[in-house]
Amino acid sequence: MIPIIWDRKHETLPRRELEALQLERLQKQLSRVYRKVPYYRRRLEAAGMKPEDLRSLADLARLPFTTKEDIRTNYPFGLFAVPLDRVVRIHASSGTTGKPTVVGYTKKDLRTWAELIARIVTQAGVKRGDVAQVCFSYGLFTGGFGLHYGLERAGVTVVPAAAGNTERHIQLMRDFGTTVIVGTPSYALYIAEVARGMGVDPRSLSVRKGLFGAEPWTEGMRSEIERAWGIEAFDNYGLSEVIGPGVAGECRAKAGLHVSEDHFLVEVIDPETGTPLPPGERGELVFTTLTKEAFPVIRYRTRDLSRLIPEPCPCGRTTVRMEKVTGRTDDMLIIRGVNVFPSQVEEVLTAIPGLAPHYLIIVDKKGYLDEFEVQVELAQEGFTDRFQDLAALEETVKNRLQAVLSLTPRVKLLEFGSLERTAGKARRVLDRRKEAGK
Ligand code: DLL
Repeated sequence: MIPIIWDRKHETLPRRELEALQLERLQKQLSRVYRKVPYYRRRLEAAGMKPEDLRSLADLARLPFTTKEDIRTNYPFGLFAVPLDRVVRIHASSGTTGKPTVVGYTKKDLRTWAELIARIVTQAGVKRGDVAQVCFSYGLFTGGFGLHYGLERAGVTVVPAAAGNTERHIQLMRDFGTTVIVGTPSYALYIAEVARGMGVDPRSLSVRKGLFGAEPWTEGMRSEIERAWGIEAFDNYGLSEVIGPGVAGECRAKAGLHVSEDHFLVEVIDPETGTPLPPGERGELVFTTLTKEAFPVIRYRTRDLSRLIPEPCPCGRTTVRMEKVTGRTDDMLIIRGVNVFPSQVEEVLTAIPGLAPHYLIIVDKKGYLDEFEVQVELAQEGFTDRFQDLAALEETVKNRLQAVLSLTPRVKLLEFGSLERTAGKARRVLDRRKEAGK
């Protein structure tokens, strides 16, 4: 079977042609930002670079990085490369501290964005005739509007149900015959839970696929979601600073996410030294936009950790794939000197029968010593209240975490439904050391 590809020409370009296109676009982009954005001009001058010095893609490594901090210090519109009257949409990402990062789109940027989303929609096998319920919030967050227009572009029937009002989601799914659910993976699990609470088995609905993104989720979480809904779940990745969703997405091979390389140059760098790493090595993702008009970014440091998979994909697309992002440089916890990623904890927990995929990692400091607690809910079905069973389960969780992390947490098993649910990005870590400045 020949897989359907939304933009066959650009998604299957021979590497040499793709690289030639990237170089041409990069040169154009660089001279534009040099002329239009004083901040980039200053940074390039400080690095002793002029746009015409960029002669090959390898020269990219000579350009300075852009960070979230750089965007914040130019709040709100300092990095826009067009006058505000050409900007037809603004989005922002809130972050946990300080001012939001603000991004803008021209009419052409919005058309590009919809095209890129149409690609990831199509590569998951979603098409005209499908009814997609968008469960992302619509607002400054890029998830809702981003997916919305791209799904429409692909000819899919869109139900802009938005995040929240969860019971209504079930009703809409039932009444409209929704076939595709679009949202964060954690919200998808929560919707399933609410459905069961209403006496509706999510598997009895007509949903057959899910397009999930905006937060890290492990393969264990994917299996939980697929089981709860009886669907096939696809991952897609993006970030506001680069465009929003639509930067990369899984095809049906589900072996990495195809990066739309004709629009974004991707690098992986050593997060400590900033040195570009050879293909296949794990490090921090860095993106340079090649076609964005209103808000171009040069070597934007994402803090997301991944690696590139340069081998050809069976789906026929020639674009490079990135491995599923399961962590960020800034979500690594250091507990008693040991590096711990929340995704490691999630992987362990989702592999243990009897647990629900809802957990919270709590880190605190008592005196000089870090305290490490993992709270996890018991599964909704098969709940046991026999003390011995619970004690044995707790021991298993502790031992498995110890084996993976070389650190023994205190484990607290909670009743199903105890932890907070969100319609947006789940919060998995509570680091009280940070909050108290310990
Ligand atoms: O979350 C854009 C988006 C919306 C992507 C809907 C996919 C679907 P921001 O709010 O700016 O933008 O957050 C970007 O979220 O740097 C990652 O750390 C994380 N992230 C996004 N997608 C994934 C994913 C949107 N598939 C930040 N897997 C990024 C892991 C993801 N992390």
